[in-house]
Amino acid sequence: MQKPEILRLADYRRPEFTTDKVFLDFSIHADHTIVTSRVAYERTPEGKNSTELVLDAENPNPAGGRDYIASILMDGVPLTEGVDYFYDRDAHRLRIPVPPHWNGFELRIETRLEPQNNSELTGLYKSDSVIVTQCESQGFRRITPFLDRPDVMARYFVSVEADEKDFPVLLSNGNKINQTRLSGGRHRVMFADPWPKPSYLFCTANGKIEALEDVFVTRSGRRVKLRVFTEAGQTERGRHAMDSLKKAMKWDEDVFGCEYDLDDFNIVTVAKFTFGAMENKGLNVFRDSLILASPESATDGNFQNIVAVVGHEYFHNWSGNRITVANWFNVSLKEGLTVAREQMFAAFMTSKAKERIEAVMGLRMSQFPSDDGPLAHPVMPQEVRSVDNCYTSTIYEKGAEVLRMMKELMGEEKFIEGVKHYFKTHDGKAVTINEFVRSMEHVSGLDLSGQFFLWYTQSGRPRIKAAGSYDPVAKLYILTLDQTVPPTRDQSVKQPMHIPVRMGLVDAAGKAIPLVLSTDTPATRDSGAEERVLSLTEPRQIFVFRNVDREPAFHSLLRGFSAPADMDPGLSEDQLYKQLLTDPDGFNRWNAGQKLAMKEMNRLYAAYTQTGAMPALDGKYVEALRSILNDDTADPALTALFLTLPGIREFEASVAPASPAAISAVRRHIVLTLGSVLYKDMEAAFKRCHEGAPYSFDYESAGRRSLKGVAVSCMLAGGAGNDIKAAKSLYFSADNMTDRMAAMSALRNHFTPEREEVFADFYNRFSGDQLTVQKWFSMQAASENDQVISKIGEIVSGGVFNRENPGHVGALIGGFAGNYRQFHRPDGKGYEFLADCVLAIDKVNGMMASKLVESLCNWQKYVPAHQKMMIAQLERIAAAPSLSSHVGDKLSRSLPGDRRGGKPGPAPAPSA
Ligand code: HT7
Ligand code: ZN
Repeated sequence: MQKPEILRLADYRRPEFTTDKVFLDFSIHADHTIVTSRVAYERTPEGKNSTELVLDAENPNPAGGRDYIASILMDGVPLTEGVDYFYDRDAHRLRIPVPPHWNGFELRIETRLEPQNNSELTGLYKSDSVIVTQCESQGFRRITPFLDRPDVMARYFVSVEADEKDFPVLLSNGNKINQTRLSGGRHRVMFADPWPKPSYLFCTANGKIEALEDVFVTRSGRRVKLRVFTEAGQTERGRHAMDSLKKAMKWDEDVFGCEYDLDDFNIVTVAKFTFGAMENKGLNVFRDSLILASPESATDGNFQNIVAVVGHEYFHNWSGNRITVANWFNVSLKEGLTVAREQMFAAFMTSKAKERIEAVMGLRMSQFPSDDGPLAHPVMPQEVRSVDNCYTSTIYEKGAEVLRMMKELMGEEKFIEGVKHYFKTHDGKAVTINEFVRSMEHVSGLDLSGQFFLWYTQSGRPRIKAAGSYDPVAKLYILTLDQTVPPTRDQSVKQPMHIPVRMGLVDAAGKAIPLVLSTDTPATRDSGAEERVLSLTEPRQIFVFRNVDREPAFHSLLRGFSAPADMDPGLSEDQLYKQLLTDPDGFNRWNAGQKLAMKEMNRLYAAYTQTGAMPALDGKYVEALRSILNDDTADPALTALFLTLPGIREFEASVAPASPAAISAVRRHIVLTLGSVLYKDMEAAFKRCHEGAPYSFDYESAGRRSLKGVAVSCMLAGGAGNDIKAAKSLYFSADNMTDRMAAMSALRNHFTPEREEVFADFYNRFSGDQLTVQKWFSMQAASENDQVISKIGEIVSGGVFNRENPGHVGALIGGFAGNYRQFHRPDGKGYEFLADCVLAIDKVNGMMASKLVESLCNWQKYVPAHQKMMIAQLERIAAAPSLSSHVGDKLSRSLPGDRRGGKPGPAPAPSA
């Protein structure tokens, strides 16, 4: 395996040449597309001694096929390869010697592309009948050689020409300026985008698509034409996305003062798309699952994701497009900020507690394990091997957490003011995280570029240990907080961090106690408040609260998860139960429940691995859940979350090295016990939530359906045969996909005729719909049956599964990697199967394969027998003759010993 080249932030230099105008002509034909780019390059001060222009250039045509560069003209003069220009195909670099006195010249480059053969889905590619581009991060160079870097911002003038029958709709960024009918049934449309942008935001999308149309009038009175394009006949399935878009546009105006800045806003839906969606200026492209929704085909979760992702891509119009990133090491500048804005929007659309709990579940499921494993990296990485592998939960979700911590420290109002200041100051520029931080410092007066900046440069997360004691005589509550930051695989030495700890003291009646710190002065802003944000900056800090007239029942720390840290609150089990039932902070109630569940899981795991016998589940825990379940005044959406056990990744991390068999046994034991002991209560909750009203996607009804889903799967786990019939009847009587999926999921591991009937019905209904059938793939992939690998094999060769559709691969193969029992089979066959899939998919789409291989990269977490089998598969993959750089990058970081990259060093010092 060849190790991919390392790119370092320290080597970043501003470009030696630049341009401010790009002219692109696309001539689309059945089996190829000709692209002509005309770009006037200018020397920059940084390039005053340069003797060559170096363009990024990657041939997208399949290996063994023809080169994509057809011709290059410099100021009208044709250039010859090997004489006038030099193309290093492996390094993806095109060098054109330029005499030192030439300060400006025009290049005209013609390329010949085969979008139908581009299965990597970056650059120009074909998804069903649509010819579309994906340029972030480095796809533009696969269309034409260019300075494909985000700090080169230009205005784009684009013409697209194609057969009118096959491509009735032709789209690009910006405003349509001209449309012409041509001979031979062809037509041409021209676009001008007035806003300078980097090449990664360029887009063209063309095909037989139809629009759902609407209008949004901005606060300054601009009438924006909104269009959601889908395959013919599908436009109604875009209605929810359209409604979400309008809400997002209004919310961004109301909260951040961001107004849309073009006359058209288009969304195009495609089936083949590697990630979720893309924020191309004025022309967002989405994977079908994030646009198409109807009650019959999409779950509440799908509806909710659509709100979030449509919002996310729209919010990029300011956080990413108007103000972009100077380089990819700073990609969290736009992604972290956009996730933070998306989360604020999601909380506005649902509820603060639900949004927060789900965000933290996501962090614990994905970002924390990544920090604990070989792929750990900071929010602002110092080096990368594959830019496309930079789109991680650390960049996105932890990046958003860092901004959330700024919000905790300065308050929401100042936070919004700071973001507005950032937008205003850097509009039209490509900047870095440092500029953002300076804007936030400017409005708040806080120091964020010193110790706080470690959140950007240090990977991993702090561990906080708390201890509280009450002095009834002096009426003091003394809170001691200790922080440590354990090493991660990429950084061996860490420094203490600046951690905002939102907290309160709660008395025996569940009432908040006013908080006066011994350091408070009459002018102290929050003195006497019921909740405060403490700044923990030292390895140990003691906070003394005065005038505490009654003994707190418990302290409630890190409320709302005010920092992405692990916290041992130093509370007894009794205090945690009290917190679960009475903390005024909804998030911390849920978190106390998670801590109690985790304690139980650890207790059972220890006993089971030591003795082979599984102890009974603690009755106190079961009774606490019973009282939560039976509270029919509570928000059912939150009740469902309270009843959800901590994720398996979190469980694994707490017992490392983990025995997968014992982990599965413990979880199964808990689920079975809860199912049987709480059977009647679950049944009552199910009935209470099973309303007769027709489906509607609103917060309350979706909450009832989520609780119903938890109840039915729990009932099936612990009940008798009747529940199988109840689940079958839920499936067949449902008027919506949420209930159908709840029934299928509950039946998934009960191998009965009812299950077969339900699964067969689903397949018959949806096998012709390449999106909805993915739900059936994921249900099959999650089956705990020992035959699941051969079943997946049958599906792969069955004709409906399409390995070029990342949604299909994610549902079936990614679904299998998430099937804990079967993936971690003791015979290693699960690992072997996944490795086979990685090798096969890597030939089609390296980015997809690189996502799949991650499950094997985390081998360190497991007991030696599993480690050995996982490493063997990684080595088998590494030995394959030609691997994508995406997979190569992951392997080089996760293979043991000298097969891995360089040694970990200390975290870089804070700087801004
Ligand atoms: N900004 C978008 C990132 C993205 C992407 C990156 C690499 C390769 C393919 C990709 N597709 C989309 C998505 C977003 O965060 O909004
Ligand atoms: Zn984004």
